[in-house]
Amino acid sequence: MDNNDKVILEEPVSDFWNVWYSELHNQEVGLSIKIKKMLYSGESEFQRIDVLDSCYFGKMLILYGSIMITEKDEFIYHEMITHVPMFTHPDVRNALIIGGGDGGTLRELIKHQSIKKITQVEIDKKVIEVSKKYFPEVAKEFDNPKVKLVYEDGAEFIKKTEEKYDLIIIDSSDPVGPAISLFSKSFYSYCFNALNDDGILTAQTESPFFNKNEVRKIYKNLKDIFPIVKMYLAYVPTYPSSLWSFALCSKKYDPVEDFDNNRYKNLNLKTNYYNCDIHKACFSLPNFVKELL
Ligand code: SPD
Repeated sequence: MDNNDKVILEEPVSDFWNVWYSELHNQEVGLSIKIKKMLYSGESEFQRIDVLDSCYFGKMLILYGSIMITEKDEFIYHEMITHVPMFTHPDVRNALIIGGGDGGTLRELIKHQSIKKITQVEIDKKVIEVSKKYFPEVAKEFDNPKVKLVYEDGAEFIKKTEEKYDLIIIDSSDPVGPAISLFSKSFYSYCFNALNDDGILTAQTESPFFNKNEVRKIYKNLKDIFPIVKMYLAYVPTYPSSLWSFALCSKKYDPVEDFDNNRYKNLNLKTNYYNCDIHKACFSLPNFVKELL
């Protein structure tokens, strides 16, 4: 056989690591990430759970086919859902996290020594177990003595809790499956009742670029319940459109007017995304987002 008989692709389409995870963001757009290894794949009572090791974003926790966290960019979401309300309210002592089974929000909350007690309500015990095993740096505060862990549907827990909280953080997955009820008006109204008179609620509220209808409905529901409702934005590379929204809902404090620069400086928090400029700037919204509200 001489060289002329050999059949070789002139432009190789594959290499050793050519395995990709793709997440569709709608029927026509998606995000693909090159994968090194599948570390875990299983099903809980509630959902499929996967952990993949990717070349660029490190390990990724994927629930029901949707990226929840990656090692490389999880800090952005967790710092923003936590520190924006924490630097709006002057003295959070008792906090409630609903969802957040990976532990990232808890890790950020624990950085604030003023907090005396954190109750975390997570429906899916398996998510916490998997996170502790594969993401020990994210899930590192579950055994902190300030933390009370409850395995229950947050929507049921909030109906019957007799405690009053200074801060409630709804660190939910997307509005599919068991998380649907965490976006409803009645759930928000139970949260309102469970807050102290100057309490604050923050929630993740999806992509204003791809989830326009959902975002409109979420904010209508929130505005029917809370006197102050402000959307803020952060850039999360592995979430649909990278532009991610959060709601700050408050009974009394305004996140921009009541932001205390000195308290922020004195605390000397170690953060990678959040800072005092971001705190103010994240409430500035593009026109196409303002129109949704
Ligand atoms: N489509 C991704 C939405 C993820 C929102 N929740 C993330 C939980 C991280 N603690």
